[in-house]
Amino acid sequence: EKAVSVEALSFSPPIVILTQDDLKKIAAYKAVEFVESGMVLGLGTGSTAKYALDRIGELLRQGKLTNIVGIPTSKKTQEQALSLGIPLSDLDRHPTIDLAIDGADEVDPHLNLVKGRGGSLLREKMVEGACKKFVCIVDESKLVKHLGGNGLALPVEVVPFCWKFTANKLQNLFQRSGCVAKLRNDCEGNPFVTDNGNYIVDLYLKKELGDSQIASDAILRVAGVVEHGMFLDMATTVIVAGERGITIKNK
Ligand code: ABF
Repeated sequence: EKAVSVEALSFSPPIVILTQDDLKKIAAYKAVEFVESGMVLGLGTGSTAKYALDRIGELLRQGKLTNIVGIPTSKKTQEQALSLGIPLSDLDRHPTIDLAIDGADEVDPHLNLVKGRGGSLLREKMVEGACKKFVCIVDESKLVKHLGGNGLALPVEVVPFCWKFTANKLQNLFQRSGCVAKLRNDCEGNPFVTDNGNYIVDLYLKKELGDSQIASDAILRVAGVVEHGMFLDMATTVIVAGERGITIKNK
């Protein structure tokens, strides 16, 4: 067996195994490069967006970013932003936002997203719908060929009033896709309550959604539905961090 010289060993690049968390951080830090002083920012929710907020807070502390105003997409993000000293406002005072940075649960090749597994989909959709630019940050595990049918849920925010009635309506909408509608519970086994006082019904589809726009319109027509987790034609850029580096996909 050919001996490997010590010199060769000492110069072989270290093999670095990146964890999913490393990839989330890489994508988040890359997205913050799009942030400029004076911007009104949509602040996302979830473990990937958390890193983006940490980075924004760090640049503010270093004086490398100034005059930033953040519009949070959840109470949890609001708390994190406050702890980082990121000045906060809201959509009433800033109906147009320069840039939002947020995660996602699924990203298809057309940059359509499924979001909301963190339960913040309504405020996320309101904030990201008001943005000139929405940069979505994901690790490569979130990439899918089609939305839905990947064994993960499509979250739908519904009013608590007669939620079973609404859940059954939703389940019947996607009967041919073998849909099962489940009320999302919190860790104590009680119904999960969103920041807006609503419930989440998760739709588990055995097949892909097909035409997402038709599915979106059908869900929104069900009385009792507040909003759903499909973010169609909303992301302007998706930053994907993978083992082989960063990919930036633009609309
Ligand atoms: C949030 O980010 C949610 O819409 C989505 O469920 C979540 C993804 O979470 P993570 O970044 O922790 O994977 O915006």
